[in-house]
Amino acid sequence: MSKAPVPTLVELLADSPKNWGKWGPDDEVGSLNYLDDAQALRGASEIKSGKTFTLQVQMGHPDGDPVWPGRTGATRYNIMDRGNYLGGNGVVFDGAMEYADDVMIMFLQGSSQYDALGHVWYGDQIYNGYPAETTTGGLKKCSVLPIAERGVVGRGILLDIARYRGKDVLGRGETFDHNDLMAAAKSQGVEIQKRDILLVRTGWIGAFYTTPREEFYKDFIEPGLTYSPELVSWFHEMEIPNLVTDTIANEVTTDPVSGVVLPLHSALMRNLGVTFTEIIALDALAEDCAKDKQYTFLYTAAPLKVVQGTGAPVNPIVVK
Ligand code: UVW
Repeated sequence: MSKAPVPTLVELLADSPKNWGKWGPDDEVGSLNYLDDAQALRGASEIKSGKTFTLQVQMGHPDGDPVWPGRTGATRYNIMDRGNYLGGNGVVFDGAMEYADDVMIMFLQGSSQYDALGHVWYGDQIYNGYPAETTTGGLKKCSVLPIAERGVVGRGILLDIARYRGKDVLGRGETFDHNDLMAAAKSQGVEIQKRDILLVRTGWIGAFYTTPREEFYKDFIEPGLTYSPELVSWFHEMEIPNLVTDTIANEVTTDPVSGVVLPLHSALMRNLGVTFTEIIALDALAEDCAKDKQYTFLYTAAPLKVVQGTGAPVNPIVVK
């Protein structure tokens, strides 16, 4: 039997909701607009003990960094250190201070990072209807810079799907949807509220560090959220500003129903302006939440201020 043809995103998302124009014709931060001062206070009101967690994966890890196939992890090398001084070519200052200096080369999406809203598009338009041509040579619209200038502060909620399913890590290509997010929340004794920042744990990035590389990348398909019109409506109605996950792409790599690759990047990010935060380390936070049963907290983050960037590294901070 021949396979059904894979629809284009224009076809698949013909009736999908959009937030274009909702925050004016010049908007470049989309659903982050939901995070007003009241949301920062709502997040702060979740602080109970002061316990703090940083959520970036290590950058330039000696065993390699988890990246989307085709990208490479960050490489860092010294350009000045004690060796230069011993070799007679160290920079000498009056007073004889010596120093070490280094350079890092990386994909801006090659570590824990915020995607810019202009990172993906279809049908010749990016978020808010700007022409796709504005991405040529650097994002003139919807780069990561406006997100970085603004910052992200609100109530975060951890949804530990792996634990909810009784697993350390979800399987390759294993899917879940908004009903599973709500069911996981219920099993944790919490409720997802409007404008919550969702932190969804699959165990996948943690497993990267203990899985042979060939096995991790073989027939690359991550577990994750899967597209349906109902899921998109739920994100829209719940006014979700930011989706944060411990996978490389925040959704199952290929939608098992339509065959489309990464449809939520378009349905949520390009159409609703939901900000995506990827490759996030959630295992330590999840372990603590399971112990103290506190799954909600203050979430704060700001990616680096990269002018015209398609994304930028970030080290989010959670305070419980
Ligand atoms: C791609 O760019 C393909 O994915 P991501 O948003 O995970 O970087």
